[in-house]
This record gives sequence, structure tokens and C-alpha cells, in this order.
Amino acid sequence: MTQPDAPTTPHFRRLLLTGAAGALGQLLRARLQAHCDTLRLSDIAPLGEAGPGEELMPAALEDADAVHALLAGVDAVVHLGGVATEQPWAPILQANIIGVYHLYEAARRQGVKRIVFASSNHVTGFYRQDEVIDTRAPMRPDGLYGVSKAFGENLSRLYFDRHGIETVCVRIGSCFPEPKDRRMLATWLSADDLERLVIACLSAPVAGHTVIYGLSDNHTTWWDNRLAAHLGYRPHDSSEPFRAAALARQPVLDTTDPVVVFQGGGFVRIGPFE
Ligand code: 15L
Repeated sequence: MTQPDAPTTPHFRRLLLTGAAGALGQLLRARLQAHCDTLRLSDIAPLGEAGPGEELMPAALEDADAVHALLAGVDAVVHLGGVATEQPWAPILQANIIGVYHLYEAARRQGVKRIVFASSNHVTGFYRQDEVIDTRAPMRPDGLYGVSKAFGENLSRLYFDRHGIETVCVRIGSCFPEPKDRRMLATWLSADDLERLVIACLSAPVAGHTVIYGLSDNHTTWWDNRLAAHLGYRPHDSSEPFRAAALARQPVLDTTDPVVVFQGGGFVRIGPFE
């Protein structure tokens, strides 16, 4: 486990982690434990046995009553739950549109004041790889999944403006053990930096409504996070040690291929539009 950068990070009574059975959920399950007395874990997929300090509450995000129960008594939420790739409209609608609405309504009614929302770089996937953008750039989703994350970002802004619920929307890049290809040299987020980022989002004294790209300290980058400097996130890792291997896997680049042209990579051409 890494040491968070903040000099003092708050200790929470109860944190809720949704999507706890997914790849990033499993990474954070072990790492958030140190920051709370009780870690409430939720997913629709099996969560295994509850460990010390863990509380298992399986719930489908489209089930309003279940989501309301999920948020009872929690200090803050790390919301990874929902569809995390391009998929048909029906599952995206249920989990990422209806489900995220239930989550924010539950937060309002249960008095939860901070949410870390796992958004995605696919909210802006149709910017080109030869552009550097910050979070003031208009959204340019590269598929229905990206549109659903844009909805979540906008919904969370409404709940901040109307109800004061703070959200950090993390437009996660590519969080894998190592960058799989040339694109991920720019989008890579290490597991340790993911932990640093989530802890920064949870513990920043003032978060307001902030959007930040989730990436490591990569030499190649398309995203400028200066507008989220107040969160105090400092990545320690870099994709650079993986550069030679990633480039060797793609010796020839077709620079007319949309996958090579746009930041969203392969996401720009998958989806329901065949
Ligand atoms: C995402 O949003 C996905 O959840 C993840 O599986 C990766 O594909 C990532 O984007 C990416 O852009 O590499």
C-alpha cells in the first residue's frame, strides 16, 4: 500500500465502495480499508467473504430502494459501479443513467456529502491525440458509454449546485498493470496512483465539484490537470519504463486510422452503430 501525500488524511467511520468486484474495485477494496472503520462493499457480481472491517451489501444500481439502503450511514462514496466499457444501450441506461440518478438521490436523502465518481476519459474521446485539453474543453464522448459518464458528471454538478453534495469526477485513463499499447503510454494510471488519487479526492478539505483526469506522471500526455491542483493529487509513477515494449508491439502506425487519430482509441469505432 502506498503512503498518501496529504500530511493528514481523515479517517472515515464508514466508506461505501460500489463496483467492488470489478478490476479497480478489487484494487481499492484492500487499499481503502486503512482509511475507515467500516468499508461497505457493493456490486451485483460476487464479492466473496467479508474480511475484517468489511460489510457486504450487494445491490443493483437500478433498484432505487437497494441504493437508498446502501447509502444509509456512510460518510462518503467511491462510485465505481456500473458499466465500464462500450455496451448496448439497455445495460448502460439501467446502470449508468438510472443507477447514477438513484445514487445521487440516495446521497441527498441520506445526507452524504462527498462522492468520488468514476468517470472516464471517453467523455472526451473524440479529441485528437495531437491535442492537449483540460476539463474546460467541451465534452466529446466517443460512444454511449462516454455519453453516460457525461450524464453522471452533469448530474453530479446539479447535485452540487442545488444540494451542496461535493463530487470529484475522475476521468480515469487506462488503469492496468502496465500500458498495453502506444496509446496507453499517454493514458496509463498505475494502481498506486489510483489509490493516491482516490485518497486525495476523499480527503481534500474543499472539493466542490471538480473534474480531474486519472493518469500517472506520463511523459506523453493529452490531459492537463492544473484546474484540479487544489485536490493535491501527485502521481508518483510513469508509463516511461514501459515505452520500448509498448512501441515494439506496434511497429507500424496507420495515421489515418481513427484508433490512432483520437484519444479514445478503439472506443471511437465500437458500439451500436454498425
Ligand atoms: C475505460 O473507461 C474502461 O473502463 C477501461 O476498460 C479502459 O478501456 C479505459 O477506458 C481506456 O480508455 O483505456
